[in-house]
Amino acid sequence: MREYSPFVEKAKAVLDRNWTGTYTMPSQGIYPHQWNWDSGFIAIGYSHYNTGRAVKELQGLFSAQWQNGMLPQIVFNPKRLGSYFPEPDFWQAELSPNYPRGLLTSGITMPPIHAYAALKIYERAEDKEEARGFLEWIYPRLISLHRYLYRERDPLGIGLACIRHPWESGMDNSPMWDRVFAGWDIPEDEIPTYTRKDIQSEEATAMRPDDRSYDRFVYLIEIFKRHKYDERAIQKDSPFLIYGPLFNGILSASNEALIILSEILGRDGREPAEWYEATNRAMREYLYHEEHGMFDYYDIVKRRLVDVETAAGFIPLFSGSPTEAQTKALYDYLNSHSFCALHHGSCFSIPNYDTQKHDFDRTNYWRGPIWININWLLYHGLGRYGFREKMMSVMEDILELVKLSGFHEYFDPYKGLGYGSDDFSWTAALFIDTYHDMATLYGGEG
Ligand code: 9WN
Repeated sequence: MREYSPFVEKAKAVLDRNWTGTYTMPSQGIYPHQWNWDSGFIAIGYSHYNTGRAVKELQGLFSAQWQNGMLPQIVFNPKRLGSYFPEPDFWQAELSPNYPRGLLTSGITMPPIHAYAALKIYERAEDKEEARGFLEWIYPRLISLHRYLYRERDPLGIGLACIRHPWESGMDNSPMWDRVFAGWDIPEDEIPTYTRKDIQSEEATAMRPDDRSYDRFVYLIEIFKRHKYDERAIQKDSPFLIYGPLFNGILSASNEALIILSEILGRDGREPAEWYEATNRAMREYLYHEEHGMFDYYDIVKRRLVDVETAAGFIPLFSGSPTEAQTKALYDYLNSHSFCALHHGSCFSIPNYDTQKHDFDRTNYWRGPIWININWLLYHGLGRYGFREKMMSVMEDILELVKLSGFHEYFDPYKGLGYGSDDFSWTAALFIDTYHDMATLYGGEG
């Protein structure tokens, strides 16, 4: 453990550099605004040593919550406009009657990790009275977010929340979207003119989503605008409506956190308890892919499983959702050569996509590299089901990758090289959290 301790200070320095006074940028270059699930992970890192910042991080984000409860994917910083695409002029979120007046946001959401983060902030806070005040503030907002997801994002009424854009999944260009996009015939004139800001160099171009994917990303935004962000109208018209195991696994774990928060605050926790049961049941029933032995994405428009094997398919371990038989199959697959088996020796766990697939790409964004937030979710899931050795190896790889290559956005699963943004905030924040968890396991400082 001693070898990793200097990196805790380095991680704090990364967060200091990215802290703006009101929120933490995911990274200075490409992501200067506030991102939804990034802030949740970042707050979990701060919860170990700076409750004040953790609280501000979530308060800033929730101040931009829409009137229907949706928590936007991006809250734009008016002083930093110009370097990212798409920005508010493209989203035109003000077309929606639910838009938060006076603020600039995108028109989609992201995986709701925030109730989970709020609970961690409270548990680790030294001043419990003050932290309780924060919980009183955020609790109704969290309930409103989850109510929105169940009320407006479950077109089949089965207890799952759907996403209506790949960016809502958190995994922009994952191979699953290739399957979903297949067969879409978009007339050229329905794709608006736009300029990407994320591909300044050849290296970046090779590691970021391709133009074809971006055409589809912006095409979907055109549909949202056409319907003034009305969920029902979008659901009738859009070719992209997906129930997924990453979004719903996180939603479910946050429901579980809401049950505990209800107890702490003396509120009625029946609603989150019902959500928790319903979402777990629906994931087992609708999202489990028997032949793959893992969870999958469900395409609501085509009424079928997407048929893709990404690390997202293991995330329901994080929320305690799978049955015993499903858990066994999940573990066998997770701990196979496909995702870097224990004692394999020449890879880091856990690549984002099955390494044995023809379209696995170790350097391209969500098509193969290791992402620290996904591995963090997975080691918690493995711990929850008692897979201690595997859990420890995933934790060690998180610490080792950072030690080897720094606080990058994503990592090569074979060489451990760091790619994408350097000084990436959630890598730093979750390094701190993993370090503390590891220290606790070793019985040291925690
Ligand atoms: C679009 C900020 C975000 C993360 C996502 C990651 C990437 C944005 C982009 O960066 O997405 O939301 O422009 O590629 O895929 O998970 O939240 O760090």
